[in-house]
Amino acid sequence: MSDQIVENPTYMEHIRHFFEDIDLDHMSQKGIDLSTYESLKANSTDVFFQTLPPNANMPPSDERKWSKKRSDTFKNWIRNGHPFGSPKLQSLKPSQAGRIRKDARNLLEGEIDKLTLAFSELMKRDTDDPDSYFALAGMHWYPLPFKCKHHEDRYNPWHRAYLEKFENALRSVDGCEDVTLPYWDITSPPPEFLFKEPFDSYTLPIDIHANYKAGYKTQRFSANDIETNVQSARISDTITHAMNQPVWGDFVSYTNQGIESAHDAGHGACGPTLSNTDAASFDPIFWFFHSNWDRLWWEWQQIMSATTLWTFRSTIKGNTEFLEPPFNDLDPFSRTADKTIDLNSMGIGYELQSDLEEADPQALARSGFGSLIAGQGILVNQMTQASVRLKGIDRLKIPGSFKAILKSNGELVGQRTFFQSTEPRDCESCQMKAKVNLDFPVDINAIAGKELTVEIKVLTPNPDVGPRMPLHAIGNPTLNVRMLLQEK
Ligand SMILES: [Cu+2]
Repeated sequence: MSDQIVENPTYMEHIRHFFEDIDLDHMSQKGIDLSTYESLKANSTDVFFQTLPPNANMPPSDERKWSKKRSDTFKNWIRNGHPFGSPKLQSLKPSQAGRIRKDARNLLEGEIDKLTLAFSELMKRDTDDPDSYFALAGMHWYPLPFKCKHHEDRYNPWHRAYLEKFENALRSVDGCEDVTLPYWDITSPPPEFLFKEPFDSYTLPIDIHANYKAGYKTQRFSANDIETNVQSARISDTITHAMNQPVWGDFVSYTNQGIESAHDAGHGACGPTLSNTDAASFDPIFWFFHSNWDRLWWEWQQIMSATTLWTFRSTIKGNTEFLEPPFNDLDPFSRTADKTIDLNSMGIGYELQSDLEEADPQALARSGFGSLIAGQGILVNQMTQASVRLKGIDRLKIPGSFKAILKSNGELVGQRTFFQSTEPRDCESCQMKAKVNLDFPVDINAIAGKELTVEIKVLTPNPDVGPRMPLHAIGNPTLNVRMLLQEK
C-alpha cells in the first residue's frame, strides 16, 4: 500500500488494508474487533489516537507503526463520515495449490477415465461405508437428520467443506489419489461426459424417504434443455451481478441477485432431481454444479481481497456470529472458520478459465443495486431499472422448491426459483426463515402502467396441492416496486 495522504479514502479501498492480521488478532484477544466496517467505525476515534505518530501505542512493533500520512488519511476518513466505498478489484491469478479443480470442459481423456473409476468405486461401496457415494450424498438432506445450510451465511462455507469431503473420498480410491472435482461452468452447456455412466444417474440402493425409495433413479433434463433453462432464468446476469457486490450479504443473497439466487435457479434448471433438496445430491451432476458455486465464491473472495478470515470479515456488514467457533456443529465441519474461508489453507484451487486470465475485473461494470448513502447524492437514470419484490412468501406452506413467475399484463417479465425440501417444516433452520422475499429485476418500461401478477409453480408434482399454489395459501405475499438508483 503506497504511503500518501488520501483526501477521500473509503473503508473498502483504503482503510481496511491499514490493519494486518497480526494486529487484528491481537486486538480481538483484548475484546476489540477492528476487522469489520461497523466495529472499526465505532472505534475510529480511539484507533486514531492510539496509532497517532510519533508516540503511538499501536501497533506494538516499530516496523508497523503508522506514518503521519497514513494517520492523516485515517483522519480524513473519520472527517468524511466513514464512507464504505468499493474495493479496488484484484485480478485473478493462477492458483499455486496442490489440488487444482479443472474446468470440466478441459478434462483430458485420461482424466475423465480416472474420474469415472473414482465415481464408480464410490457408488459400489456399501451404504454403511461413510465414504460411499450413498453416505456422502445422503449428508446433504435425506436420509440424515439434517440441518439445512441454505439461505443463510453458512451456505457457501458448508458446501465448501462438503465438497472437500467428497473429493477426499474420490481420492481414497486406488489409483485415483490425484483426482480433483472439476467444475461445470453453468453458463456453458454441461459437458458430454456428464451424460454417460456413471455420471448420468444414480439409483438409490435403499430407501431415503417415503417419496424416494430403493430403485429411485435420478432424473435430469437433456443438455439442450438445461442450456435453455439457464438462459431463460438469466443465471449469467445474476452471477455477474453477485460478483460485483463488495458486501458479503449482497454477494450471497438469495432474495436479490446474489450467488445463492443463481444457485437456486441453477437447481431448477437441471432437472427433477436437482430441483428438489430431498435428493438433489444423489444426481452426480450435483458435484460438478457445486464445485462451480464454490469456484465463484473463491473468485469473488480474490477479486474483493477477502481470501483470509480477517479480510473476509471486512466485507461483512451484518452479523459475524456465524464465523465464531465452533464454526458449525454439522458434519463435515470439523474445522474452524479461518480454514474454510481460506481455500489456500486447504491446498485447493481452481483452474482459471482461459478467457479470464486476461480479464480486467475493473471492467466489470458495477450495477446499481445495494443501498446508497443519501448524503452522497443519487442519480436517477432515464432508462432505469426497477426491482419488483414479492414479499412475505410463507415457504413452509409450499411442498418443495418453487418458481415464482412475474407477469405484466399477462406477459412474462421475470422468474425466480427457490430451492427447498418437500418438507421444509421438518427443518429447524427453514422454520426460522419461514417468510422469504424474492426480487425481480425488470425494465421499468415493461411494467409502467400495467397490471402485475404473480404465479407460484411447485417444481415437484404433488397431488395435494396441484401445480400452482394460490397466493392466499402462502401468506398473501405483497408486491413492492422499487426504482434502482445509482451513486452520483
Ligand atoms: Cu445446491
